[in-house]
Amino acid sequence: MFKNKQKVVVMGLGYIGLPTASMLATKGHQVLGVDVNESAVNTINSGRIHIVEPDLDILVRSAVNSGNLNASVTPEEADTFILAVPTPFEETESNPKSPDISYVEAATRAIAPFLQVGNLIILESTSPVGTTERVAEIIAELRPDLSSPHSQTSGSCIHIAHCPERVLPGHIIRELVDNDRIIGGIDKASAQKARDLYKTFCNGSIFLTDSKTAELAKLVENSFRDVNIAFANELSMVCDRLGINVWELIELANKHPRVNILQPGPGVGGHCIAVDPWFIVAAEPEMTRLIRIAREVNDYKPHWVLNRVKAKANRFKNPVIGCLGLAFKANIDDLRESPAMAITRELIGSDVGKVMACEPNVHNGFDEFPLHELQEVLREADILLVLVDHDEFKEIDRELLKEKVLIDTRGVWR
Ligand code: SAJ
Repeated sequence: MFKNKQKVVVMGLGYIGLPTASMLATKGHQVLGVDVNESAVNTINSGRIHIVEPDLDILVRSAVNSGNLNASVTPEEADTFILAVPTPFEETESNPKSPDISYVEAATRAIAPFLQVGNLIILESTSPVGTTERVAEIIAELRPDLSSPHSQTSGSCIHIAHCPERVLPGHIIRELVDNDRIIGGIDKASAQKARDLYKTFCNGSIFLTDSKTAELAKLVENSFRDVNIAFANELSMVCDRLGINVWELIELANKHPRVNILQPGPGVGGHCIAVDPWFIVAAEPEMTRLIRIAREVNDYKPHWVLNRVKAKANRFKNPVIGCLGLAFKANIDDLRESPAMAITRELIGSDVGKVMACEPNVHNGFDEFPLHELQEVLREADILLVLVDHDEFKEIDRELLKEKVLIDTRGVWR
């Protein structure tokens, strides 16, 4: 039977785990957030946050102040366990982009001793197909006492479901509540149980399926976006050759009722879209030519941008190159897996000229290379390279750009 107010353990207090734990706590559930990072645990227990996401600070403060959210480095007994740990890829001998589910396996092992009959385990991490079943296997190995001769499919008295996260960094709190969700159970009862919990904070519709379909659905969503961005990136390179403004082209083509081309950029960053398609490729390498090529097109784009900058810089004796933006996308401060960072780093490491980087959303804690104020870069640079479509860059007075060579990878000055 579903208890309206549950004890929930959330394994992993990052961009998904922390908002989910806090949201559940503000809905009255008793939540223990668990993370291996002791300093993050202490920060959260003091009502503060260790990551940047709009409005997350308010949510966490209110969850901690309510007494319903606590953080710890070790789990304890609960009704429900949510796994929200990373699933990166690793380089193996046979595959340089092989999914690494070791964090999921480790989190499963960590909760195993605390499991009791009737508990629910929910895997939120984006996972290669079969990971939820792997969680079930580990539990069966470590806790044979929980096996049930009555359960038809899972063979266990533990319910296990996959509920892939779908929130967009920068809009996590809103999307956590509003997005529709897919829940795939290792059996029907598991999916239904997970739905009952998510219904306590999710206003979107919740669709139930099996765990493998839910796993692939999540991977497919991000691959769909990747393939479509690759199409835009390919168009941008074609247009450059043909002397056509790609943003005008896309805007016009998108006037067709069934055409919706995405935006080109300097490449695809973040920890999801550039990673998840490889999980499908790794599972079915022969069948995934399109998904693989899209990844290759998007991964090639930073090199193409670099070559363009170098070609323009060659025209100057001592060129000053202003790199505008380092984050992986607009109006955030997240530099991880950012093509803008990779391009700037490469330019600094080459002898192409003096490089001045500007990232208005990063204020401290960054020491890899010097950051400059926007006005200073606008004054000194011969070449302005827009790498991120931050609002600050859109608002630049066009008069200040008149004498500059402009390479606008995001179309902010289209
Ligand atoms: N990008 C483009 N052109 C576009 C759109 C995006 O170049 O038209 C680039 C961005 O600049 C960025 C990268 O793609 O470098 C990814 O950004 P994003 O905003 O598309 O996505 P993420 O990585 O922030 O979040 C995605 C979302 N997935 C989808 O929209 C299908 C989010 O809903 C997922 O929850 C998230 O991945 C995740 O965690 O999997």
